Amino acid sequence: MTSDLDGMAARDREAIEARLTTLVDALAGDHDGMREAIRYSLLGGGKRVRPLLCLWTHDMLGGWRRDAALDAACAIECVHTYSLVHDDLPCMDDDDFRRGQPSSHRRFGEAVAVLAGDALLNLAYEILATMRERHAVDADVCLDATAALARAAGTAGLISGQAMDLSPPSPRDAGVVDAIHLRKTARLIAASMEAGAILAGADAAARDRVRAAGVEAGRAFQITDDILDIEGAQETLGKTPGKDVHDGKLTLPSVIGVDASRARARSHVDAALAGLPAAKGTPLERLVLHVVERIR
Ligand code: GRG
Repeated sequence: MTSDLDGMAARDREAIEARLTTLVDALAGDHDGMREAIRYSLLGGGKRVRPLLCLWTHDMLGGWRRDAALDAACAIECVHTYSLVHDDLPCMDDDDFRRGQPSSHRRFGEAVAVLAGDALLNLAYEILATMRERHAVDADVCLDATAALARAAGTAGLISGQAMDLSPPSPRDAGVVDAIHLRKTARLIAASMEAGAILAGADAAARDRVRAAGVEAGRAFQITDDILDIEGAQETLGKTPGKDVHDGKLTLPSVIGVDASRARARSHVDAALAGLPAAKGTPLERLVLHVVERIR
């Protein structure tokens, strides 16, 4: 990213983290350990790509409800973080590190990690459902944002993506990889951008365009993640590199090789930007390009 954009991303990340802190601190609950586990995963690092996509899509479309968009962005980060906490569990991907620190179950035990993930998922919908009280957002807008997130997190998205990732259908080819990437990654990234469009008051056609571009960006993001597992370093990634290869995971590079995967990621980014002419010259354009340039 350019230095201007770095500065903007840093400011918005700070705003996202401050808002996440406020939302978590306001959570009801009598168990201090539980709140600590929620804070540990939610506030312990993370690039905040999805919330930035939400905010910068809102801004690109001339939205004027930035406070509400920030809440929607935080709700999305809560769902994303829950998925990471549960994904790391021994019964799933069994990962010891996440965001540069021991994964939740390594730090707090499995039961607390499961509950912390559950709490984050509930918090996400609580944030969206109560946006109307805090920001005088129309009920329809709250419902549309809630539905977009629920579709991406549910059986058409994260849940099926995870199930297919753990036990891929045959044949283990590029088509199956595409199907997994769509569900485990691309639909949540698309919903992040769509939520920004919803808060900006975009009509149905504009929302469809944003969502389609988001799927392309999300595919590029996941292919880059697959490549980084091969080429990245633990210090920058904050998680264990080489784990996909070690676990025999079905990734795009394992099927078509690293170079072809890189080309494919690039073509998804091009498709995303071709579908979003209004992004030209905006921070959103740079962020989408960054998806394939990133090293972490
Ligand atoms: C357990 C329901 C359930 C879902 C788990 C898909 C997934 C769903 C879990 C995480 C593993 C994984 C590789 C997901 C694909 C999406 C992805 C690349 C996650 C990592 O996102 P980043 O790089 O992470 O944005 P940070 O930590 O920066 O937020």
